[in-house]
Amino acid sequence: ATDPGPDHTRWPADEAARHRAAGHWRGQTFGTLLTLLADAHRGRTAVVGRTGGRTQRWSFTELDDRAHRLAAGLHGLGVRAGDRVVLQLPNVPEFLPVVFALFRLGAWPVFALPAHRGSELRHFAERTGAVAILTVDAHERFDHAALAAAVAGDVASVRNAIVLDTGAGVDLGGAVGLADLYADPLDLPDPDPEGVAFLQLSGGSTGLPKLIPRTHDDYLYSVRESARICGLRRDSVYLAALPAAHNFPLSSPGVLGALHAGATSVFSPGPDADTAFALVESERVTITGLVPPLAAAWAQAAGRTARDLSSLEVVLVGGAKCGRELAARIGPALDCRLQQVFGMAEGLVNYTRLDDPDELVLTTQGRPISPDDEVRVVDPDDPLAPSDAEVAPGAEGALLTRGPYTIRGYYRAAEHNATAFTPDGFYRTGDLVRRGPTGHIEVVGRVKEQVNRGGEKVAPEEVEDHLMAHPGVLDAAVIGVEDEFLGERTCAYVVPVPGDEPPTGPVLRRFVRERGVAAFKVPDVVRVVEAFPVTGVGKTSRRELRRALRSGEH
Ligand code: J2J
Repeated sequence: ATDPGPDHTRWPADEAARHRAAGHWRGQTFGTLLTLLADAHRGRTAVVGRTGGRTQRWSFTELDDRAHRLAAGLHGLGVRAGDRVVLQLPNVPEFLPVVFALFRLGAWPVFALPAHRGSELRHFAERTGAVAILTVDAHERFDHAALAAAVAGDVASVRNAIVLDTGAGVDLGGAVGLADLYADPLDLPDPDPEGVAFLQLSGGSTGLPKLIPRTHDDYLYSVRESARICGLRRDSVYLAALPAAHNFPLSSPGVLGALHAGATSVFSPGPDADTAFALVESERVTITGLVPPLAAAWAQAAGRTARDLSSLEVVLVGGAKCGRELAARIGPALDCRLQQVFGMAEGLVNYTRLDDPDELVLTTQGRPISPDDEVRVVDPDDPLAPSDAEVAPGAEGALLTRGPYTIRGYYRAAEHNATAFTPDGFYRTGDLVRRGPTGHIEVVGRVKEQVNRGGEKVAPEEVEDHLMAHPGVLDAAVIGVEDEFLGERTCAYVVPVPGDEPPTGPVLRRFVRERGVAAFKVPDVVRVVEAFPVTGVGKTSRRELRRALRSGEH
């Protein structure tokens, strides 16, 4: 077995000192921030959302109080500083007090998405040695309580399944009810601001998603600046339309940016226009964030809605490339300002600025948050033996970045870290970009093995491994193919075991789904082929094979 690597690769001492001296890292934790916010904003509304059928509306004081009391309850269960807790909550208001309770304890939430299933949750729990899994009873007709119980049964480190009871009526088994955890507040020591606050998930390109350790200091900096760049004020209302655990609605500027500004966060149970428009109208939402296919759907629905959307001021679009044509439609259709955002859970986030000329807003994905974000655009030559030679200004190249809120290593992934970062600590984003004279970046493609399915990231290798677990499958390769709505969708090429009756596409799709994976990873199209194209002499690499299949698609 290889060395699992450290839990947290810190910044070199001299760089950390510079980030402190520049005022980027302020030595403040999320718990302390919430205390200050509660003092400053008290009875103003911090959170609005629905749990089951009930609408909840919590002030800053109430959010703070709930976070304190949940921290005490979790402490009573034995959750301690440095422990990992797999968190899988849909967009319910409880998301915020739970996350801040863990922040105050110094325990690390592992931000699973509602779409994740057994294979992903087991991986997160095993990889992190999580002590608990915290989820909802049921969501979109899926029994999360049963899944949590199964994962707790399978993974030895998981001592507790904690379930938010929304009244869905499923059996909670031996789970601890979240509502029963509220206890008298405890005096807890403040965690290290330069230590890990939580683990975010990478889109992944090789195998299962990697875990991303983010610190209080680095993440707070990106949240604070995002709130400013997106023009958040006390009277702003942010709608979390995408799943709040994702880095985009969490922090760009997201629910955390809204909190930071003393604004209100509204949790939308779903991202669809009908659900969201009702909330935009009733809560007078001023700002939200969408992936491009959703933005297109909203722009279309806005033309025929009876809802009053006039409160909307800014719509952020990111997660996948928003082409000029779609970009040009969004502002007029929703009568708001478009802000493009190109971010990544590993760190670097770029925004077009609210006072940028229209041309930049329509044709670029923005420029970095920080003057201290270092960006290099390098020769995308051989991804396995990169020269990292910088290209001419304005030319296309692979994006490398380093800075005050970009990680220096994935969690327990020494081997992967050796290639995911340059020797001097730049993160290889895997994105192909062009950078203009203003520093604005245009995303033109990617060098990483990943399919971006309308903002949802799929690692081909992960899906191939699931397909190859089928006894009738000899080999499989997954690539992205163009899709009118999603930008890309996944296509799996499958070579069946010779002689047998080959499995069909529908059988294989069901097989992958039933192995317990997020629905967005189930291949959209399956092509059963006799053999893969021969791609040169000798052993075919997966990368070469996928490249040959991609060129055959065009
Ligand atoms: C093209 N590709 C983009 C964009 C992300 C804000 C917004 C998005 C994310 C996110 C995020 C893109 N145009 N506008 O974390 O804080 C692709 C790139 C990138 C990868 C990161 C945030 N915006 N991408 O999407 O960690 O390939 O974060 O490297 O999920 O999404 O994915 P993820």
